[in-house]
Amino acid sequence: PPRLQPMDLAGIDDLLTEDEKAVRSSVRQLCVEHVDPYVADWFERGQVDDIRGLIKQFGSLGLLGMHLEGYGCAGMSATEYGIACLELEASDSGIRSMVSVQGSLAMFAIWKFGSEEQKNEWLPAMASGEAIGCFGLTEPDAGSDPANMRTRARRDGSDWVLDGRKMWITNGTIADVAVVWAQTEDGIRGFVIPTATSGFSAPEIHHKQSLRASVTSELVMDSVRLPDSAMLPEVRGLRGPLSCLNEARYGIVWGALGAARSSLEASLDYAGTRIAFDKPISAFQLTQAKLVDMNLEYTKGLLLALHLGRRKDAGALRPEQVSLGKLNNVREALDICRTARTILGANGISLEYPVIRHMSNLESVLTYEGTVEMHTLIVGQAMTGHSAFR
Ligand code: TGC
Ligand code: FAD
Repeated sequence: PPRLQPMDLAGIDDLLTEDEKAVRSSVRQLCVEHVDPYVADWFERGQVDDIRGLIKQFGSLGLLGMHLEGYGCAGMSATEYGIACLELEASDSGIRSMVSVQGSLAMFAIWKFGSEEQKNEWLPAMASGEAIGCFGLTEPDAGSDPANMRTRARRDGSDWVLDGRKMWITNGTIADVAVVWAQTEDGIRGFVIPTATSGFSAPEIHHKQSLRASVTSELVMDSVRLPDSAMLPEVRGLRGPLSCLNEARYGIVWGALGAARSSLEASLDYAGTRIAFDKPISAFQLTQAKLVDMNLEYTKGLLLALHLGRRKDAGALRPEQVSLGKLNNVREALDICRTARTILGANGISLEYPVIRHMSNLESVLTYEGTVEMHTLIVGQAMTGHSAFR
């Protein structure tokens, strides 16, 4: 029989439909052309060149709001969306982040909780990449515990006036529209803010050593006056932003495996050609044990992602199940990258290879969209019935 595919020893490919495989190859092709040749340089300089052009490329392939229906969105399945996230993150977590935040957070919030007017105004432009969105939940003093947010929206006649700060917001500086969550007399509400509105600014955060090929920003709202129609009418309370997080976290369940796959491939390739003690290092038992353990975790992670994708497509995916996937797949992906780095020896610390870039990116992925600890507590509560957050 032919040799097994080293990256698909279990034959998971056989579980994918032809359409799913087509999404995989078209996203891969786009990344090979428009991202892979440049991304190490973007990471090193901390700047993505022609980021608007790149977002439009993603829009033209239908990747923005990919799994949403109507308003110019592609209406693909959740599994196809997951596969796209994996391929994007095989290039760089920052590139996947840009797409996740646009589609799963900013667009999803408007799609799910917006008025017809808000949807028509923003969704077609966001789906094509003409308009860029960001999603502001985290604040300098409230990350894991967003119920404690300080940003306030108060009524002034029929207008709203927003004051506060958001922190660590992906796409903030380049966004045309910000979905911002704020406390009101009525509980937490979402607001759709055109970023050109007076009193709104989004300075970029510098000195990051992770997710450097991604724009991360602070949002400052200083008496930002908005019409009544700027509020998302269909949701009130923390359930609003947390529902959006379910979508983005689901994408990360798949995405993190892309970074893992790229690192595993790089280390397998390297181990086959690097000679030490007169042999390729892949011929040493210790190296093989590392490669096999990495492959096992990658394979298990992929099966879990696919299972959760199938559940999501069947309308049966629970938030706790997304937490299970996010917790496991990001943690294991980071471990795979760290192990891959050791196989590359000193070359493992160089941006000439993708491994250290993926590894440092995954430090952010481990923290954002709910830290490891938060997802552990969510799964712990699902197991025991006890909430251990407070
Ligand atoms: P709790 O009392 O449990 O719940 C409050 C209300 O929310 C509802 N709810 C959910 N609804 C939908 N989906 C979920 N996953 C939900 N979890 C809870 C809940 O039913 C309740 O509704 P209601 O109607 O009864 O009021 O809330 P809590 O204050 O105890 O907090 C729970 C906790 C800690 C799990 C939550 O706050 C949490 O997940 N914290 C982590 C915050 C987080 O993940 N932030 C991410 C910010 S966005 C980001 O990182 C983008 S990076 C993206 C990129 O670049 O790719
Ligand atoms: P904290 O909440 O202060 O947590 C610090 C530590 O304490 C963590 O280890 C945490 O797990 C632990 N901890 C907290 N509470 C408990 C508890 N009850 N039990 C045990 N341990 C606990 N946010 C957005 O809203 N939009 C974005 O687009 C966005 N993009 C991001 C991009 C990047 C690159 C990064 C790094 C972050 C981004 N975030 C974004 C913010 C991210 O979601 C938060 O950083 C994250 O939710 C954690 O919040 P925090 O940093 O305030 O940490």
